[in-house]
Amino acid sequence: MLRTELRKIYRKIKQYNTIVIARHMSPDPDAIASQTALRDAIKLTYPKKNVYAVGTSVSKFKYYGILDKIDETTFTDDALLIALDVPNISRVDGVDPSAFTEMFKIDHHPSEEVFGDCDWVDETSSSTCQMIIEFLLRTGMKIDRKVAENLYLGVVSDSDRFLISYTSAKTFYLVAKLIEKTQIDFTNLYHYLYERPYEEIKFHGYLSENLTITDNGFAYIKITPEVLKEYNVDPATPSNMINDFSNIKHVYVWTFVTLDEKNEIYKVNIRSKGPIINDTAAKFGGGGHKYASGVRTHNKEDIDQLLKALDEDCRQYKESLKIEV
Ligand SMILES: [Mn+2]
Repeated sequence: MLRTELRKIYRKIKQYNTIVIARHMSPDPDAIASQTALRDAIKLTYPKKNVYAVGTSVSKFKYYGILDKIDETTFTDDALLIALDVPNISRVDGVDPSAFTEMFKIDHHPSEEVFGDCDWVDETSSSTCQMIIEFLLRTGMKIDRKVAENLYLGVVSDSDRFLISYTSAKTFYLVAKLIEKTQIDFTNLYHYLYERPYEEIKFHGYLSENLTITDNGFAYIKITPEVLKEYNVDPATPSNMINDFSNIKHVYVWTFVTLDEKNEIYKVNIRSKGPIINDTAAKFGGGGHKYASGVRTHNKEDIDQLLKALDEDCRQYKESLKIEV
């Protein structure tokens, strides 16, 4: 028996002939891989449907598949929009949601906004790719090797190789089923996620050398456009490295602030090993998970306030540890 959410989604996919699959801006492997995997699985199962995966292409993620260019305003058919890995409509990349007859989201972030009647939000899931695996296995839709590889990499990336606490028995169960079914050679896939240009390795060293760590166990760094240029990395690079800094002893929260000069915006990545940080992030217009959040702001003053608030979160957390002892 399919659970209600899954059954509703499956029905919609069967109903529409034109389906567009979108995901969040500044995509990560989970966003892109869930998108191309779902597109390709629908196409394999229903070859006559027009299915597109849209949004800005990122050259380093081209392994996951080529994205489609569409003009949704020219659609003559009723069209369905499926948004993946994104909690709010304003962060959906590369598509005008108002051009669609219907839309819904499949997401593992805390719910911020209702997209449609068929929304499926599972905050306990490690990744959106995990949810797509669950959906495809349960509905019996077709999965080929490439779809399976993409989904595997999405789970591995978002769960930080099964390290993050959202990893569950269900994560392992679904991944095991996927591997069993498709026989993918998963140990040979990791270089797609972890191989980096030497500049990035050096930039990683720069971050390590230049973190500020407060007495309360809060680590942060402000990354200027000049530094990005010096190391020849782009403003998205720090966000891809933030999880690497999870093992600093006595640091509870760590934060990278990156000024994206081109878009005149500060991108803030926040991670935590204890304090709940998404409430603080939300006060500055951000969002995300309890222990993995982010903020984007044009306002320089906000940054210092945010850093102060996160330091305070650490102070309180540290105090609470003392009381428990
Ligand atoms: Mn995700």
